[in-house]
Amino acid sequence: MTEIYNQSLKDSDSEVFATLRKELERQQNQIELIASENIPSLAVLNAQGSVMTNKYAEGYPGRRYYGGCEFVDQAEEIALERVKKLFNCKFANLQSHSGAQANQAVFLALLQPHDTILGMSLASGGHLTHGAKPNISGKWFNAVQYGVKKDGNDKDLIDYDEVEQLAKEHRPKMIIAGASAYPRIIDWKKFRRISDDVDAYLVVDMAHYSGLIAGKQYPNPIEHADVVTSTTHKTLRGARSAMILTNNEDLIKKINSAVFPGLQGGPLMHVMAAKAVTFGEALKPEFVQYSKNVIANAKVLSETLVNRGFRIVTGGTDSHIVWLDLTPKNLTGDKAEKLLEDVGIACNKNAIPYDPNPPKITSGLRFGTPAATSRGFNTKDFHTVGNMIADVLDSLLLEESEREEICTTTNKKVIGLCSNYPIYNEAY
Ligand code: DSN
Repeated sequence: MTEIYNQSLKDSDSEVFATLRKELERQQNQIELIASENIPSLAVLNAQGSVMTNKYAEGYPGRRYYGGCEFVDQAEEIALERVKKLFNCKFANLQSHSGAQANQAVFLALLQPHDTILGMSLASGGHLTHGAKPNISGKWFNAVQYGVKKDGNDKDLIDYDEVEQLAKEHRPKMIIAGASAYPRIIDWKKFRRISDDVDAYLVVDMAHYSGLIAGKQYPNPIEHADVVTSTTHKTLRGARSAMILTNNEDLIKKINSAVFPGLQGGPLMHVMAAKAVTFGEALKPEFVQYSKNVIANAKVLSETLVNRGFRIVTGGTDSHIVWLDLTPKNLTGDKAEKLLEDVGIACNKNAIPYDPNPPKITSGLRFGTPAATSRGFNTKDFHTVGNMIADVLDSLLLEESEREEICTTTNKKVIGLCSNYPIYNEAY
């Protein structure tokens, strides 16, 4: 029986092992431009795939409902200490399994069913869990949604006048700031003022921007928000998980009860260990340079695409996101995503503001630079990547044989570029 403890995955289950090998190969040979993805360190993978997965630890450090928690307590304490330093906050809960669950915990802590919430609409680049109709946030609460300006000098930018007017009209108990596709700096201070005017909680979901905030390249919302939530695996480049931060002691008590026992049972202590590693890495000076590089690469990608005749939603980027409008080229997001995937460039179709096409088709694409930046791509590489994207998308308007030739050549270039930046040499 003890044999199973000493057999590697390769020897014990070749079928599953083969899927891991193939996924590693895909990650090695594709340019990953999905804005919410990243390539964490081997140390993060080691911690996440560790013996701490064996441990039940319901409760919080020093107050568990199980024996044998001495070392998982230490891992959680290290993670808490590091995250508070990283984001300059007083209190944190690190037990939510995902960003969606972190947001649910905040709702459970601060709202009653049918309360009014005000969040950014999915159609304007917001997130599903901020009040979209198919999500629990849109079903259990009276969700009012704000968006971005349709035209004028501020086209595509958050319509703060609308946020204010909707807040005054609906008197929400909670205002949610944060987004999934919005590439610009969000004015947390303005959201704070609007929230104060109507006596609402301000919750910031910084999931997309948290790595840039940790690297001091994007404003930290903690001094303005009552509560901040985030995933830990996007720009932050860590374990696949989430966190909740606040400076308010009364709120953290409510949040802790909402996470456990309100929503969850045992926390994932292997993920906790991996989060401790994540925050440790993000506290290092190199992380500042990584964050700067992520943004510099996104700016080059955006400029290259503009020079090739594409329109970028909001006209550019202040972050890791480049949001492409395909309407001037008469293309749709679904076809563009598929063709780029065929040449080895992974991205996702994404609705643009006021999109005439349905969500499964869309008129846009969302690109992000964190994963490729983590493996070493620089601004010169992103200039090349921008031109490859433009070549492939423009080829959709050509004869099939010409398109095939361009796609074959581009795929070779993609594999060549990726081979300059290998990942996880020794991992498997
Ligand atoms: N669905 C994620 C994204 O891609 O932005 C956010 O949860």
